[in-house]
Amino acid sequence: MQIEEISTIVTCPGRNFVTAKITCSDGTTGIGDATLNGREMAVVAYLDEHVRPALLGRDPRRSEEIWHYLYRGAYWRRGPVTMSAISAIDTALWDIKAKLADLPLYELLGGRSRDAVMVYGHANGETIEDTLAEVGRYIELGYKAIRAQTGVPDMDSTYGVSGDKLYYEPADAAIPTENVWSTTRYLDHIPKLFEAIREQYGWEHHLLHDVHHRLTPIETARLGKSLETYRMFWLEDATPAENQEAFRLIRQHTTTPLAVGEIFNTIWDCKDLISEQLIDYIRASVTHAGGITHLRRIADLAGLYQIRTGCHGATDNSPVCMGAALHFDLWVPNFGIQEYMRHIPETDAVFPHAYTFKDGYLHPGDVPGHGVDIDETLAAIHPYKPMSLPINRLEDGTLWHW
Ligand code: EZ4
Ligand code: CO
Repeated sequence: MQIEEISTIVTCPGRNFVTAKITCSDGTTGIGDATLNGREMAVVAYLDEHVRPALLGRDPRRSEEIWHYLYRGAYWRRGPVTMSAISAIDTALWDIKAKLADLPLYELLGGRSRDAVMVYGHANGETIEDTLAEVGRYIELGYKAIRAQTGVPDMDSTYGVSGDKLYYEPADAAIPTENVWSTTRYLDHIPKLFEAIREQYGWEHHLLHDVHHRLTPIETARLGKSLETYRMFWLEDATPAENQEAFRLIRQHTTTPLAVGEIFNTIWDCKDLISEQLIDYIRASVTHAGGITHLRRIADLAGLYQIRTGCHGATDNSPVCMGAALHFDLWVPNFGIQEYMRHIPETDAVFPHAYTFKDGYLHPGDVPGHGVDIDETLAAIHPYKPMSLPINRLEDGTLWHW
């Protein structure tokens, strides 16, 4: 059996998605998500120009060897563009492998370790009152875990807060939108949000919060301490993690659990964070961290140190990523939680899928493969629209982390 064709499908049913599709000589097909938010066409070029010609004619069943061929064989290793391309090919090959075996993907990994996958939703509001109402909505929808974000008084924009609450989408303009940030106002405000949530809704639910890389290590330590009484499930991406050692300082000061890694590409980005037990949850995803093949390596390393998974699952991770992630989550022994931002109905229509939500849990379904397909005719009526993620500035205009 041979790889006969590799195509890239770009579609914008509400937001841009890139999908790699592999067709084998026996007619079996598999798909993988290659979406890199705001840099979509760079990955398309990588796949079309550098991956497709080298893989045509190869045996699609040798997914492990193909992974190493694309990683080592690139010479220029790692990086989000290269790794998103590798991830998409790897996911498509696992989809094919599972279809050939006529089994759901999770069976090939080792079968179910649990009945279903706990997910968390996003409650966002301009004010604490708005966010409280959104938390209430997610509780009514059955969620067991909720991420809460809120605007900060006297600031126009805060990460995670936008117009359409159920379908938050940060990539909102071709040239990056400019936001303003004040660490001082933010640090004073956030503990009040979690105090209000616990006061109104009690202690039944897991609460999460995403700082989106905006604090220094010592500021993170202060925030972590001030949230300890509200029993957070996690504090996410509090400080940039290029410097993994920075987390040593945070760890000395707070018992609030830490989650990092949605922008990580490989195990090297989190090697020290994991082996020094500086974090509690690793957020690497199928789409950006090398597909099933590499994410499994990261999770196994994390498992040695009692660190659990919490895969990134924002709307820019397509339903194809979500499907593959759910098979991974159902299997992975050290599962923690899965992020789940609902896609809009137009997106779901382009990507018919077997996964279903019930009572705060997702299940990947039991069809062969990862259970997600792409309707190419429908995809074609939503052409690519250039969109970028915002940038962030301090009040004096200094460029900051978004
Ligand atoms: O900003 O996926 O936890 N989720 C997040 C996301 C990211 C986007 C960037 O592409 O931080 O909303
Ligand atoms: Co995040």
